Amino acid sequence: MDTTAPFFWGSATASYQCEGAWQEGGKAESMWDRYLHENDLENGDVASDHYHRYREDIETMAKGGQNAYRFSLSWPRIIKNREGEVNEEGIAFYNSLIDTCHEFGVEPFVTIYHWDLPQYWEDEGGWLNEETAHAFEHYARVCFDRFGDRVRYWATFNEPKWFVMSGYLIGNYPPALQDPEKCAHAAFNVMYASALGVKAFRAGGYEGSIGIVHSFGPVDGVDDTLETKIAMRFADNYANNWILDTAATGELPIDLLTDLNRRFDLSYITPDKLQALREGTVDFLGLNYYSRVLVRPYTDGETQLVVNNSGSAFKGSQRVVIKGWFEQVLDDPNMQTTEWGTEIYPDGLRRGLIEVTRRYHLPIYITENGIGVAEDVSQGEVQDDYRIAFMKDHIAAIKAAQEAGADVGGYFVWSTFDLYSWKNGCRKRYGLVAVDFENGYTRTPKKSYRWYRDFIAGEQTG
Ligand code: BGP
Repeated sequence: MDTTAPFFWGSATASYQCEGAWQEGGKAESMWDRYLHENDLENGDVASDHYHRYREDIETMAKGGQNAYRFSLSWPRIIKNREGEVNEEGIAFYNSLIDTCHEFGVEPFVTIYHWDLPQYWEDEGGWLNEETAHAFEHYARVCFDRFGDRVRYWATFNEPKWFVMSGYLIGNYPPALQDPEKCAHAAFNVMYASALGVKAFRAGGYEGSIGIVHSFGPVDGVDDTLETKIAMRFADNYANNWILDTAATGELPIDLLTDLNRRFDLSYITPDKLQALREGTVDFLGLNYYSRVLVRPYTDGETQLVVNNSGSAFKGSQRVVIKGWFEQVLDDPNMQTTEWGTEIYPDGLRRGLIEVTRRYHLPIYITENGIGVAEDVSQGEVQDDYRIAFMKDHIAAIKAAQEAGADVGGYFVWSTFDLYSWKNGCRKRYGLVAVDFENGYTRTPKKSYRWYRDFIAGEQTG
């Protein structure tokens, strides 16, 4: 970790979820544009209109004391086609966004891929096609070349777990497949692509550091039986290890490979790719923390995502069952949950940070943490005391982990302002700043924004 860097107190967004302008500035279509349009689902065509309002948004962050902004670059905004041609308008947009960050003293934390694959690659098989990994490497290199003089913190991917598992196994994200064999293949290609990106970063001699962002779910079991212990290991492989072990140590978990190899043809995992994984390990881990994963042994039924709430909730409310491996538990009456059914469990963050430190000895940034709530933004400042309590409890968990030796260099609230929540639409709000999607996209800071500002000021003075 850069010991001269301050602790980063910031917040985060993602290109598809906030930019809008889906057909402006020479942007190509993304797989999410196509999928949501085709299925007639609420989409991010306009989202929070950040594409036109980023200056105001970054200024508001800076006035709120935040010294870092985590955002993602849109691949289809930057690369026009399969030939890899660069879209100069897209480059100009991100140049301006990055410059604006520096103008306001906000450190840009840049995620290269936050799920918006160009449709022109999806048409060629997307993450099932190894060529996509090489195309990602090209795209990453363009980003390093064009922005590397002003960006010091990079992440290759945001949350491989969610887009791979949801896209290829559970089927609720594009390309909406339910195929374990393809899921394993896509997962491998993504980790391979990440390693190629890291290698390109090192080979180019760029300044700064590069990591990967993982949706971190520390695993707990319902009891202390052997069956539960085994289910916990399967769940840990599913939820964490295939990303963290691979990115941090260059090795896929061998028991996971053993299990998959009995069932599927893994001949695409060749020695040269295994070597690339070893050469492409990361400098830091970005952990997004929403909740832990409580599991019991698998009993029966197919692999699935069980949606607990009716209505438009698809993700936060889900419980995952993986055939033969484990079942996630969400019906414990002692659990405190959000209105989308996600357990609120700050101590998982403390324990998880200690465990990740023990396993990987790498610097960590908490790259997302937040609570999604359906809020009425039409009545002035949103009084989101629940969000303040959520942040306080999770920050306290981080501090406790730091005291126990975890090297945490920053905390990013999800999200900087209200934005589009994958498949939930704009009703599920996470922002420190309210966006009135019905009335001109006006911004109004919430009470949590003021609390965070005062909290950061207190931290900085001591
Ligand atoms: C993470 C993603 C974000 C964001 C967040 C909240 O998994 O990195 O993109 O969406 O979760 O999730 P959701 O909007 O589905 O409630």
